[in-house]
Amino acid sequence: MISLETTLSREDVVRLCERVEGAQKEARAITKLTEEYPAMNMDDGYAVQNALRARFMEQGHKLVGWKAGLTSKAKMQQMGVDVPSIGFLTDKMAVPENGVVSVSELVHPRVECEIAFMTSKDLQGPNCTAEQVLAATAYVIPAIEIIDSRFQKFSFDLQSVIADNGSSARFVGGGRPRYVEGLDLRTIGAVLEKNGEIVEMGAGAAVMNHPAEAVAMLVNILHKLGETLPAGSFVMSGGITAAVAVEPGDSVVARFQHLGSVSVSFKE
Ligand code: 0L1
Ligand code: MG
Repeated sequence: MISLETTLSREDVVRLCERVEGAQKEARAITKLTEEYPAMNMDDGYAVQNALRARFMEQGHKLVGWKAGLTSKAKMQQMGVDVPSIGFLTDKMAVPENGVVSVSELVHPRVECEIAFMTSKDLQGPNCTAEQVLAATAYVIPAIEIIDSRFQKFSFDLQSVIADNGSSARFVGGGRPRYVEGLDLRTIGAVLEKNGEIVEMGAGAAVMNHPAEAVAMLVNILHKLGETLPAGSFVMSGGITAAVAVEPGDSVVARFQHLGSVSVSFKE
């Protein structure tokens, strides 16, 4: 059962969903949604995101998983927010390892290195814990998320970001899948390279002290959306470092201790 406390009418949710969908599909920057709807709250943001997901499913996109966002202090400070968020991932957002992403399809793309979880059991809120997440994890793999806020000059707030599906745009999984037994995800180091230069580095603990905490948070938000996380879901736990802007010609490699590396490059 959906337990969102929304203020927007159904018509306004549909209107905002269409506005975000248009911005995503046409790679067009828009103003933050709270300019027109200043009273909009986070639950309204999720109502718009839910409508967007339903619309994409109607259009034949397949839901492959979810992402936790704004889960590290670095990301929260970079974006001026203090609460994490979630977004959905579809097959159309998946990029093969070492693939090439066309920047002209995006507004202002940036990359983050993340630890991704593949689940082997269903998970359900409201009180999902990191321990339950680890017990339901088939394996973890390194990933790069390509986020793309559709808001002009990154001028947004949490409500608008959530409605814009947490800036989700593309994701790449790669490296070496590893069972979580015997791995300390808090101390796994990650280095992000752009064009051969190290531009960011960090460790798993940057993500809510443990990346599995971010997945548990995600499952608990899903409960509010009336959803569970089915076995076989791919879940990105959130950027370990601040996000790094990319442009045509750039190539990016995220190297993880124990998990190998994952890469992607960018063209016009
Ligand atoms: O993946 C995320 O951390 C979501 C970021 C949302 C805001 C942004 O576009 O940076
Ligand atoms: Mg992210």
